[in-house]
Amino acid sequence: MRKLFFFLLMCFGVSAPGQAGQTYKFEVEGMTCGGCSSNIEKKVSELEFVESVKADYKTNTAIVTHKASAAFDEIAVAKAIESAGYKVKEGTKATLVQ
Ligand SMILES: [Cu+2]
Repeated sequence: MRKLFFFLLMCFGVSAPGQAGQTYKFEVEGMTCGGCSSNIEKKVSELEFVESVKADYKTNTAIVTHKASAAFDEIAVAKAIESAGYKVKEGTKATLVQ
């Protein structure tokens, strides 16, 4: 029973602050160079719940890991990407990487 409790805690990301939560991949449109990737990384990393972000213009993706202490907000990430001047590919959702 105790084991199950801790397993559930881990699943829902309710653990010590500073730890990484789950990682999601976004399909992004409009990046053409490393500067574009940096623009997205800067904007997305400003979000309170984001632990780390890696954008790649070659694969047109942004990989976002949230903090274990906070919930992941897909819409907030999409808005941050838009505010940087790019766009999450129409009709796609963030996919869980790990
Ligand atoms: Cu660029």
